[in-house]
Order: sequence, then structure tokens, then C-alpha cells
Amino acid sequence: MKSWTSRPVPQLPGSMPALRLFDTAEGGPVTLDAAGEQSLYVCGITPYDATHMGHAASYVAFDLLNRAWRDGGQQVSYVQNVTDVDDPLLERATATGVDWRELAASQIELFRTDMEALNVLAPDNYVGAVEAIPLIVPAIESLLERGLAYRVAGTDGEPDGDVYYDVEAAGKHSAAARDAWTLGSVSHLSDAEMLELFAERGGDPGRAGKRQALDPLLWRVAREGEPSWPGASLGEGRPGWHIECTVIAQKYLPAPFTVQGGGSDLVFPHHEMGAGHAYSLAGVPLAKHFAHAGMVGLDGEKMSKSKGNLVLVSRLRAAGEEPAAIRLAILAHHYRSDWSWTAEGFEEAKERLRAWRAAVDLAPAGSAGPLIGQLRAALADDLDAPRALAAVDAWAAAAAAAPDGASPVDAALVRDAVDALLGVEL
Ligand code: 5CA
Ligand code: ZN
Repeated sequence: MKSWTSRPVPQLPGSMPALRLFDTAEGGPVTLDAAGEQSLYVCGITPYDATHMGHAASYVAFDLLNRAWRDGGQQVSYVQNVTDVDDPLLERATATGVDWRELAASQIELFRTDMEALNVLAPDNYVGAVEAIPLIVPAIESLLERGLAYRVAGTDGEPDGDVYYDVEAAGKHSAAARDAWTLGSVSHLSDAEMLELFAERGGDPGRAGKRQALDPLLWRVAREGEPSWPGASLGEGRPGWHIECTVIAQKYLPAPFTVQGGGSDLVFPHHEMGAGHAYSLAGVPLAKHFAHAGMVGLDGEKMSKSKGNLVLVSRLRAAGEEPAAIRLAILAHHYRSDWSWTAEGFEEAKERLRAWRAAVDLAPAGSAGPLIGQLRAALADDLDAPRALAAVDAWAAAAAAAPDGASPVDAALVRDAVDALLGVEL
């Protein structure tokens, strides 16, 4: 699928320190090795209410990681998916009387435009679930053949043949190996917590005929009125959600790749089950590290279409707001914290952008180098954007108060640094 276009990233003098990142599976910060090649998979949108501020914040968060790696001389392979067929998309299409393909296509296009406007570097491979079906089918067949998945008989009007992942068998299968996966390896949740989240986030714990309540769907056989694709021995149908990301990541990235990212609502079941699927398929972990961004609400409430309180990037842009200010409003929060979008927060971001722009041409001689050092140190410390913003604030205040003439060399360097590391053009 077509990706979007990245703006060029300026090269900076000097070097980035070793990067520390909070790893959910590890339960704490880890130092990423700087071997020269890094690989990143960030879970993409389900295209029906793009791009709300929660989406934007999660992609900006992992864009900081991408930028920090690149500044450190690392080659980054970046893959993102689009869940362009799944229950929530189909439900939205039905509810609004729009063809699901048109809904997906229009939302994906909007998302691309928003990402470009927010200066989020584009993935090298942007891959839809639908286009990945020919890869997903043999993966599910292999799990079935090896006893790690099973077919469920139809009951209560459901047809025969939906395929589920056998979480318990998969855990036993990998138990002997080093770095193996068992349920909980990524999320470390209790059974009760897992059950609750599974039901909330697309799972079907009560489906009759499943071996375990937490077994996730791999293949949903065709139903009347639902889109379906050829599934070889699986029969016509469509893929489950977790196997989609697993197979796309395994196709386009090394195994294991460096970081899988997404919002914290993806820790369980999505990244947990994906890690299991990957281990069952390839015998090696999916990712070395799992990183998660906090949830964004509006004025203290969860942002959701049903509450009618979505803040859309495109709506702000259409109202004439500058994407760089939206990006700065996001960066004022640490990526791991939960926060709320507020009008005041956005006003502060706009004021900050004005202050930085007013200061940059007054850059005192010799001031850029230390600022670059501070920005790098902040990002290397678990992508601490608020600390990076505070460093630029302090620099801007000093520049505005400096009695001596401005240094064009420093002004250019500060512009480059704020662009390369924070993705904000002054
Ligand atoms: N297509 C799947 C991932 S494979 C999906 O979760 N799509 S999504 O459109 O619902 O979300 C896309 C990304 O935005 C995910 O990483 C999700 O965790 C993140 N996200 C969704 N809502 C919020 C929110 N309110 N705050 C922060 N991040 C959010
Ligand atoms: Zn995903």
C-alpha cells in the first residue's frame, strides 16, 4: 500500500548517546544496543476515525524513537500496518451506510495527509491486512498442522470452521526454549485482568467450542454479508487481528526485530498474542522490545467516537491550525503518560512555537552545541520530550535576553536540531 512522503531530516554534528527505552515486557528501561541496524514495527490504524489525537500521539512517540536512532547513525527499517478489514471497521461502515472499502480508503488517505503534515517519518513498508491475506493463510495452516490452532464447530447460527489459536498448547510448545513465550510474557497480567481486557478489546471469551476463553481468533470463515477472501484449506474467510500484524512483521523485518510499538491499549491481547503467534511460527521472539504510549483523552475523558469527543488532526488543520503546533502540544507530554488534549494545552503549544521562532534568529554564538547535547540527552532517556522542550524554552529565553549580536551559524544549527530530533520546523 502507498505510504506517505517523509521530509528530509537534517544531519547534526556530534553524536547521540546510547538510547534507553521502557520495555513493557521487561517491566523497566533497557539500553538499546546500537549495532547499526534497527527495526521498528508500529501498529497502524483501523481506518474509521482517523486521525484522532490519540492516534497522532502514538505515531509521534515512535517517530521520536526513529529520529533518535537516525541521529545516532542507525539504519532504521520501519514497518506499519493498516487494519483495513476488521469488525470495528465493518460495524462503522454498516452504521453509517458507507461501503467499508470506501470508508477505509478515505480514512487511510486522511491519515497519510495528517502524518505528512505532522512531519512523521514514513514507514518503508506500509501494509494492509487485506493485501497480506495470501501470507496469513499459510501461517494459520501451519499452526493448525502443528496442533497450535484448532477449528471450532458452528453453534447458535455460527458456521463451522472458525480457527482459534490454542494459547495453552502454544505455551507448552515454547516452554522449553530460551526467550520462549507463554501467556503473560509481554503483559504480565493476572488471569482476571486478561479476561476483562480480552472481552473489551475484540476478543470473544464466551464463544462456544473454544478450548480456553482467552484463545484468540485466527480465521473467521465467511458469513453472509461480510467480506471474505480465499483461504485455501481454511475455506473462504478473513483473518483475525493479531495474526495480521505478526505475519506482516515477520515478512518485512528481521526476527526478532528491535521494537514493537503501539498505544498501551495494545499490550493485551494484541501484542501478547502476536508475540505468541510469532514464536509458534518461527521459533524466535517477534521483537526484542515492546514499547507503549499512554492514552490520550479529551478534557479528562476517554476520547471516542461514541462519546462524540474526538479531536481530529484534520479538523484542526482545516480550521487553519499549524501542524507544528499540534506536534508541540503532543510533545509537551511524556509518551508513556496518559494525558488529555485541552484548549489551554494547545494555546501553550502555539505560544511556545511563537517564542521559539522569535528566538531562533537571535541565537547567541556558541549556544547551539550545548542545546543539541541537552536535546539528545533528553531523548536518549526514554524519549523525554517534555525535558527536550524545556531545554529549548530555556535556550529561547536566554537568546531573547542576550545582549550581543546573533550568530547565523547557531541559528541554522538550532533549526536543524529542533527539526531533526523533535520534527518541528521553526
Ligand atoms: N489497527 C490496530 C492496531 S494493529 C489499532 O489499534 N488501530 S487503532 O486505530 O485503534 O489505533 C491505532 C493506534 O493508536 C494504536 O497504537 C492505538 O494503541 C493508538 N490509540 C488509539 N486510541 C488512542 C488513544 N486514545 N490514545 C493514545 N493512543 C491511542
Ligand atoms: Zn497491530
